[in-house]
Amino acid sequence: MTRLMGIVNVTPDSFSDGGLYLDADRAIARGRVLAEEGADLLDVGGESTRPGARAVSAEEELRRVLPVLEGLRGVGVPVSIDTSKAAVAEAALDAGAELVNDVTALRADPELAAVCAARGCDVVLMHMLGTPRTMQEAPVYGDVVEEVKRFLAERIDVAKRHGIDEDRIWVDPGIGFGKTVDHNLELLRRLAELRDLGRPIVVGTSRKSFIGKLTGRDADERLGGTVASNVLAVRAGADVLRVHDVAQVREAVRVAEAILEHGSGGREHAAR
Ligand code: HH2
Repeated sequence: MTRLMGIVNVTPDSFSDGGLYLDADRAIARGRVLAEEGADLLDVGGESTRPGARAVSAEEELRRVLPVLEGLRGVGVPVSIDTSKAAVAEAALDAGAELVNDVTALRADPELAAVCAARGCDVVLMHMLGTPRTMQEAPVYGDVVEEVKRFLAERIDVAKRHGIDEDRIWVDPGIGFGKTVDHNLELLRRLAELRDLGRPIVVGTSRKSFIGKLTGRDADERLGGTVASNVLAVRAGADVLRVHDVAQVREAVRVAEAILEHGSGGREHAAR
């Protein structure tokens, strides 16, 4: 069954819920609710990666996420730390996180690969063109799916060279990270091609701006588009869906999987 990664943003400036859970107690409560709603994992982040976002220091990131990670000990599902910094990852792993989700695929901090290798944790490697400050400035690709796939294959090799066990690596096409609406649609339409990489696929479409551009809806009104994109990601073989609205996506995935396991599409679904 497709797993859901519930998003716990401890930031003042995340694009859809910035400031809502900046207070540790509220973020912890949010994480518990998401776990009750059926999240299989929780992704705790202290730095926004929305387009144009400014980097924050490791100290500030730790000040935001550590109390939340401590408070989520015993929540009953594994917790991941959404960070690109080795110092943050290390402290987060000490505080109970079991997975590192790095939107830079181990490029931003040369020490992060060694931390992940030494700790033997799972690692998400995500594709991004440029940096959050610059990534939406007219991104250009030849074949976006081929380029994302080649990038992820290279990053898997780099991770392995640093001693990270291949079995620990998950990959993510980075929806919205240096992509136009067309690039996002093409990646989602051909998501199944990433299965050639042989690693679990994580997909994050939740409330993202391509949905807003297609529907005209603000970030907190993009549930319909979020559900549609996640259901199709399931059909293409996504293993983990990173979402804000766990209860609703859980229901949608349950129905989608029931249909896929009944009909002709079930063969492709069951084959993975
Ligand atoms: N998207 C965001 C952040 N982290 N990690 C992975 N692996 N995949 C994603 O698609 C992804 C991610 C952006 O979403 P969000 O956390 O809601 O916003 P912000 O970065 O503004 O905090």
